[in-house]
Amino acid sequence: MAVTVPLLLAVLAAFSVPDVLAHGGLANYTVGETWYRGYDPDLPAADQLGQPWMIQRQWASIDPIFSVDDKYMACNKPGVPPPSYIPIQAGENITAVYWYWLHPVGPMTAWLAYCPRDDCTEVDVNQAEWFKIWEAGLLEGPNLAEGIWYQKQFQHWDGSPDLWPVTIPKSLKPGLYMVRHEILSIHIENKPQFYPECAHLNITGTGTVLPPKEYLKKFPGAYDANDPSININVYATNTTNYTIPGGPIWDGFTIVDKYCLGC
Ligand SMILES: [Cu+2]
Repeated sequence: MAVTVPLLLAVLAAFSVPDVLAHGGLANYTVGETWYRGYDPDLPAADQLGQPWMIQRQWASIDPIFSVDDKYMACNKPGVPPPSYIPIQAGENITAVYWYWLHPVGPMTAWLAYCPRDDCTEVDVNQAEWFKIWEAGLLEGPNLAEGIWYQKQFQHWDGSPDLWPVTIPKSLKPGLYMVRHEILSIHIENKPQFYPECAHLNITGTGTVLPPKEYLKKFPGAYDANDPSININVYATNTTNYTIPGGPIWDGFTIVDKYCLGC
């Protein structure tokens, strides 16, 4: 369902603070003034799955995923694909909307994966080739435990939405894609919490390129359980150094595979 902002705000006014202020997930998407409803684990699945307005893969619970090897690292559990796609032009922002996100510590990343054969519903999300287009970590010190991360900065506690805008690279080849937003929360020592959600996009525009192979990752696969940025005790250090897992962002311009010149 695509609705305008005034209508959505009227609808949202009917909601109150979620009963369970623990964990959470990506509730809505916006492109320009248009809002898209995501899956809501608090509502009956039967009223949502397969509905013509659904654009997000099903996430049945607000609980995190704890293992980088979990097959639901790709698109949460159970990840049932939606029938519809969010239309967006390369170069535009897609904004992910959370309500009362409460964890303060850890990085956030956004990923895309191209869907071959003009269909994202048949794609095996574990075999999809994801590339990172956005990331944010610690914004200011004094250290990892007490500093301000984007994850904390984007939160509001006044009932207004927590907005996370990400630009689709303008050079990207048009087509159907999955978008994967992930919040990694590391506020508990050596017990990372992953919160991934996926939606389906119909990207238009004048771009022509996809990223080279070295940017393509799988979930599971992109992360190592022993990565010091994942298996981490943020309270045991006094540093601001943190490497966001998953490798570099594809900037939309690096299009020649440096290991494969001329191939
Ligand atoms: Cu939580």
